[in-house]
Amino acid sequence: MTQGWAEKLEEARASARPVTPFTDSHSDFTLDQAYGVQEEGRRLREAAGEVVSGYKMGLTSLAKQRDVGVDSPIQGYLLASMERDKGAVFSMEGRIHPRVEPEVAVVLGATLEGPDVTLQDVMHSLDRVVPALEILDSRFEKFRFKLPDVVADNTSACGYVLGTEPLDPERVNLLGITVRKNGNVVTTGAAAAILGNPFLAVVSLVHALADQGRALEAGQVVLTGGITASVPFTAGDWLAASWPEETLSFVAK
Ligand code: OOG
Ligand code: MG
Repeated sequence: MTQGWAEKLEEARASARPVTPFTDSHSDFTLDQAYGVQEEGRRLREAAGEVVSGYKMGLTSLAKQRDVGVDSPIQGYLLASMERDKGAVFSMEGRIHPRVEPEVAVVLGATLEGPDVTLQDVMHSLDRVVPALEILDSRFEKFRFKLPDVVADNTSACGYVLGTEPLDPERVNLLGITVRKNGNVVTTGAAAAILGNPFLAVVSLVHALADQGRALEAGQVVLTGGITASVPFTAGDWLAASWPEETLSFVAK
């Protein structure tokens, strides 16, 4: 049933022409099948020379679950080509309907693998915890989808920006974030919105990767999930997310 769906999504991404959600015509599309489509998409991108730089957890906060009307966490992969420098111009060329959201990014200094990895293991393996922005761009029309659709579409992954100022892992829960669009505050949040503790998202990821026979490798980036609802933007907009430590911003052009 899902034959050719990864190619269809890849074509939508490359041509910036969105498609209708698969669940519109196939209400029996399962989450398992969706991860299969995501995996096939990953193979296509790797065959085209792309390199996986890490992973992203999605829908780990209530704000995000409400944002897209979906109620359980999901995961996707990140590619090295998705990374953007902070403060850089974000090109709208080839984009469909991008949105941005503030996240906490985690990089481990040691590889973690298996279903028994604990929060303590993650805390003992931290290399870097930094503020991040994720840029989403759903390959589905009107940014509308059900859970299996968005999983197949690599959880709308499009780009990410990493901060350079380390966040104290013990204090990260308490940090407040303000998101501005063209200078106006559009949303605010706290990192505790991520499952009560963003490092729990890393634990969930390691467990999910174990199911796929994969490890979370030292040096790979993990985006732990949007803290607030995502903010749509178009050419000419200036977006900024301020943490106590650092402001991450870009201009869309
Ligand atoms: C789905 C991707 C979710 C997050 O951080 O929750 C996600 C979407 O909102 O399009 O990246
Ligand atoms: Mg996200």
